[in-house]
Amino acid sequence: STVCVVGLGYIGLPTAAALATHGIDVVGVDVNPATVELINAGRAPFVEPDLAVAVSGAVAMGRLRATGVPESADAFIIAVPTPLQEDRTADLSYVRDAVASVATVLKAGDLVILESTSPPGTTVELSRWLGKHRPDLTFPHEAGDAPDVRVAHCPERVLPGRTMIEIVTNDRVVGGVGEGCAEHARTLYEVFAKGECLLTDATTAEMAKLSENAFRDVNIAFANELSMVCDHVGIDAGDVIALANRHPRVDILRPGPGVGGHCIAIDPWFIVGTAPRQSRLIRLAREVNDERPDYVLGEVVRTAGRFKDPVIACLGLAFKANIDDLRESPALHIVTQLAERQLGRLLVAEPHIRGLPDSLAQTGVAELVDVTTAVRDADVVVLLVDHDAFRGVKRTALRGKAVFDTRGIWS
Ligand code: SAJ
Repeated sequence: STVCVVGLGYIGLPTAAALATHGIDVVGVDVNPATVELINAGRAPFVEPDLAVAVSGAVAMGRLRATGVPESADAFIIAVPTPLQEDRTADLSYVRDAVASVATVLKAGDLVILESTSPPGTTVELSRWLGKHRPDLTFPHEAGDAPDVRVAHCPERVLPGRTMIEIVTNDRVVGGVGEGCAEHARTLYEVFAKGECLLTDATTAEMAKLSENAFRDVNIAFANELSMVCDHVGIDAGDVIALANRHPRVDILRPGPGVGGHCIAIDPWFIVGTAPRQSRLIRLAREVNDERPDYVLGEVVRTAGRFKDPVIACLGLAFKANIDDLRESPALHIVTQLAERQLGRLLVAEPHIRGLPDSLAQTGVAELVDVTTAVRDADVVVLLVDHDAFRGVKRTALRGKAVFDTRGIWS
């Protein structure tokens, strides 16, 4: 059988490679010609452990090929972005475009799966869109248990940095739009997924995915709020949390400089957008986490003010530990704001990148240095990311300096 994967990004490409590695003929589709060209040359357009070798192997075996428009296949997996718009609703235009292009090559017996994280109801809506494009075929929103084309939602749940492992080992939630659709989708995932496939309806699957990330967001907000309360009282939040977590039913997450990445800071808004009056806690957690970088910034600026010509060292720019991903990073936001204030020399240590991003380089005050130099020359040390590379910093090297350990790795 053949599968057409639409959108060759962080989810689509690993999924395409996993299917191809397991003997399925895969056509990958992407609107970006550079992505198509790179993949056809056997290369991955972004860094993810074990992805490059999977792509080059699949392309060399002739199982994976990339192109600009969908081709006829037995199953279609849509894995395009669903970004947050200014008004905090989901931008479904990429899904709509993908649906329009898939619709042109659909035939009776095909399966269409939406993997993109979406607000509840989107996959049922997708079935309706397909019906509008192809009045000659029947779809599950209208045809009950015997549609010509089956439609399902199977949200991705992999952790960036562990995608190739988790895509195989995670349990999958598979939600069908009508009778039989989830079962049909399960047979496709069983080709490579070793985790369990949990069958449900599409809207429940959409909500389950959003709930996972909202759960994490609310819990991180709780930790961040505790941290501010402890600052106010003048005690160490890390100590408080470590002690509280010795209770058998308490497991508080770690405070940090804010929540970054492209999932946890976005998905809860899809819930709020769907049921604003019912989701006060989820919204408030989002606001607490969004305000967190500016709180940290304020504390650092206040402390730096006590020094004449302060040298500030910031450790880490990535959105979380041990990756090079700077997108939506609270650390990058804090460092950029510090640089723009021109308080003095700003030393930045980020072992996972080779040069400062333009936004920082343009300020003219930030220098990328190694961690030892940064700590040695600084009056104020601000740890922003819990990279393993920062754990070994000698406590003696921090002596006499103002230290902000926003991740609590040194206490
Ligand atoms: N963070 C804290 N304190 C913590 C834990 C995390 O401040 O105790 C921060 C991190 O530093 C980072 C942010 O939260 O800035 C998010 O990091 P993360 O590791 O929690 O999650 P992501 O965004 O890399 O991936 C999440 C995962 N979801 C869950 O763990 C419920 C992943 O499984 C999803 O597939 C992914 O979102 C997604 O694509 O939705």
